[in-house]
Amino acid sequence: MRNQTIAKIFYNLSFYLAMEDVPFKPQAYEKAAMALESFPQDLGALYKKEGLKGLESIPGVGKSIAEKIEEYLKTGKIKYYEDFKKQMPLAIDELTLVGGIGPKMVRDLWNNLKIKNLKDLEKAAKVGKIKNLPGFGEKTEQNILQSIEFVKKSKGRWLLGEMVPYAEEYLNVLKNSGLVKEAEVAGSLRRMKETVGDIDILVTSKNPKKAIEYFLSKIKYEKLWGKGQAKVSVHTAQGFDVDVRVLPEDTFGAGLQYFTGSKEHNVKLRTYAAGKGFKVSEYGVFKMAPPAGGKRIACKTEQQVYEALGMPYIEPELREDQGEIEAALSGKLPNIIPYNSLRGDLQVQTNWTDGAHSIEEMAKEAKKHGLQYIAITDHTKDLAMTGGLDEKKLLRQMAEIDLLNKKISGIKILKGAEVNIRKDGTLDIDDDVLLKLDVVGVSVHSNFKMAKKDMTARIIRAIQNPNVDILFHPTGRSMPKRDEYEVDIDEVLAEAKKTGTAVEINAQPKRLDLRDAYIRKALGRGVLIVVDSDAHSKDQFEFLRYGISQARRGWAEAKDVINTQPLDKFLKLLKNG
Ligand code: DGT
Ligand code: CA
Ligand code: CA
Ligand code: ZN
Repeated sequence: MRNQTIAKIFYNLSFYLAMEDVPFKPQAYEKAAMALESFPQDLGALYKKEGLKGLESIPGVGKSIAEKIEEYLKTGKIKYYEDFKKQMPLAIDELTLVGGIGPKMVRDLWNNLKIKNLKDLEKAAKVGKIKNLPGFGEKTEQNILQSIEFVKKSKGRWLLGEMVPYAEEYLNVLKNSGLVKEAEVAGSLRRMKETVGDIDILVTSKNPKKAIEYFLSKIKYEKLWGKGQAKVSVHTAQGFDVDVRVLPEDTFGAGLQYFTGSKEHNVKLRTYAAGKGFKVSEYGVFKMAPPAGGKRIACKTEQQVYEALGMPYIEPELREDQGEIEAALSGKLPNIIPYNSLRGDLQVQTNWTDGAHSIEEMAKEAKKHGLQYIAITDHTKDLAMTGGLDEKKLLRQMAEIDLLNKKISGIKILKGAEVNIRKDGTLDIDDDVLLKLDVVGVSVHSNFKMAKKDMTARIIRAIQNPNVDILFHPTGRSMPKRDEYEVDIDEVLAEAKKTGTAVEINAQPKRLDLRDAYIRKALGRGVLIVVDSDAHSKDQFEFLRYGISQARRGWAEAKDVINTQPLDKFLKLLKNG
């Protein structure tokens, strides 16, 4: 995880340099940071083996950046960065959480009001000091306050997609220790909630003390919150907490059920059980009525726990007290969509716009993930900062896709676009070109702050276009910076049903949009659903599982998600199919 720490420094350096209006360098540092962040090998190990040359071989890392990495590996610091921090001790991480705030604004806030962090910013905004700064104004001040509220709400919570890799790393440490038998994540992470408060891990071991010591010796942590006979709780340098509990082997199922939660699900389950003469605890299900008088009847596996209470197994993603216990009791639990069941991905960006890789690279990678078709959906012209495609470029891209389809086998590349919905609900690409595409997705990428009624009308107008197949990321959120825009989701879903437009579950950890509750609404109305990665680079096909996890939390079955279907069937299900 040292790579992440180093990457962070370069992100921050990029920010400081952008504050000072230095040309080119900010982009160079940002690019390097991105490369370091996803670099598969430990930088320290690379440096040890291959020295400065090895570091320079990383794409985007030149001599000067390589030397800074070397300095960090040797001294734990980079002087160039320390000097910036001394001059401007800013909590960049915090400030950049606030929507719409970039380096230039942070510079003005610092120069004029000595604003260092979120607290300073909130204080200044509340007393109206910000609106008077040149270039800010009343509306900006209001937006800042609104955004701070949203940031505060999500504080202390972490994106599912950020935490799953860490959880898997810790699980592996424990599994490879030779000291534990079972090892599972629990809590909100096992339920695949869109954000999680911490990482909960459960294991069984013949030697709990030794297992805990081993875990502590193998992982990096900053603070030890507490350590007991069978439990340890740590705080990591990244700022999140990890709880590991060692449970007795013979009651692991009951413990797993208890610590998976949710609390609401467990309360409902216990109340139901009590009515039937059972007691449920982290140690098992007990039959209370005489003559049993407290005899334990289940504890080994979760299946047995639910079975003992007269219901089928309930998947963790459903355990939110949203009717799942009632459904289980009446045999109406959905058969939720399995992981790895997608055959296609309908939102993929390439280096034609803001993606990192070529069409061919993305297609080949998608194939490795078991996909049979992908739609290339680069941005379109109104999104100028991504180099959005105009009609002419789209036609050129279509021709290239035709060539690639002849060249590559085992995966079909569909022609698509992520077309911008303009403020008035019209699209930024002409219909005669849209007509030529296989898959047209539309999305809102501008004017997020419209009145609810206007935003609803805007989106409805867009999906009424007969060429539009899919509404991408339907509520526009980007956690933790940007909340959903104001929109009447029921009206949008009703129109999606009426027009045969599919709605997307976007698998990017920041989006996961539609969210779980809305997915259920969509299903209730019979709206078609797709799960897309919205991949902007090869490694992001990994995200698909987070999209599926939300589909599961929204009670979707495989049949509800149309890109589980083979290509020909999928195409027929689209609006113009
Ligand atoms: P989080 O961490 O805020 O995302 O949410 P959870 O659900 O992971 O909650 P956490 O980490 O506090 O506890 C993990 C699970 O353990 C929780 O889902 C249910 C169970 N649990 C923990 N403490 C209690 C409690 O006081 N009462 C009940 N009924 N269950 C608890
Ligand atoms: Ca938790
Ligand atoms: Ca916990
Ligand atoms: Zn988009």
